[in-house]
Amino acid sequence: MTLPPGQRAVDGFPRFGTHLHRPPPPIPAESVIEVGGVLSSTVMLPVSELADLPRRELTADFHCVAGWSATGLRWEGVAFETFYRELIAPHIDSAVAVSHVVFGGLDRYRSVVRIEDAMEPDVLVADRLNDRPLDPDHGAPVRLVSPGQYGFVSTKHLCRIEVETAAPARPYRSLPLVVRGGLRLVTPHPRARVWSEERHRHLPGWAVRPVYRLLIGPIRTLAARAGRGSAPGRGRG
Ligand SMILES: Nc1nc2c(c(=O)[nH]1)N[C@H]1C(S)=C(S)[C@@H](COP(=O)(O)O)O[C@H]1N2
Ligand SMILES: [Mo]
Repeated sequence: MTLPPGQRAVDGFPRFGTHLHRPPPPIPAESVIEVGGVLSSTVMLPVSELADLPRRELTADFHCVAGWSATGLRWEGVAFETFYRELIAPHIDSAVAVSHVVFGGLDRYRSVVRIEDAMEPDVLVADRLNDRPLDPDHGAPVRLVSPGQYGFVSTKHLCRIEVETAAPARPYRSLPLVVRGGLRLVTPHPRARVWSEERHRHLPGWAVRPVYRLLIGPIRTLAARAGRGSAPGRGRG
């Protein structure tokens, strides 16, 4: 098994996210993805409609920019390319040149993806992981999964998609202080492709490995603290 440069495999699938200081957000009974931006009008897509689109399965590794990787995850959902073509593109004037897609979560997290990266065939709007519906830790009810990019691109609890013709000014939001501080030191790369080790906007990936690794300790502490209030027996890697 080969991992991208600078990554180490971990057992299982920890809740890697930047949100370890708080539990997953409450999930509404009827989930909807709101699509806005350059669309002629905002579109509300019930998450249940994902069942009617062509489904895609994907086994892939998942790479956190801090340097750890979860291996052999089996995702199911709809390819973002299909989702975009079927449900979003019909609402956009064909003269509009879309360049970026912003993915927002119920916890107000957001990630920014270039349209060509979002259209890669392994990018999924996923509602199942390892033969079960997505659990709250990993992004219920539905999340983005872009295995070719660092984990921070893969917005969980997806509830809003904005289609844009330029990069938005404020890319990432809702990070806890420690991670925000870390990311400021190591400004995230706009493409974040794992095989080219695009960890940082300006510096080579290998040069910032130790900085990201420094975040692992504080992240673990926050995870343990958030874990105290969670259901008994829920493991954290
Ligand atoms: N909504 C939301 N999505 C998110 C995050 C978050 O804090 N909130 N963290 C991101 C980061 S930094 C990573 S590495 C992955 C972690 O996914 P996991 O918690 O399923 O392991 O989710 C990403 N998506
Ligand atoms: Mo992450």
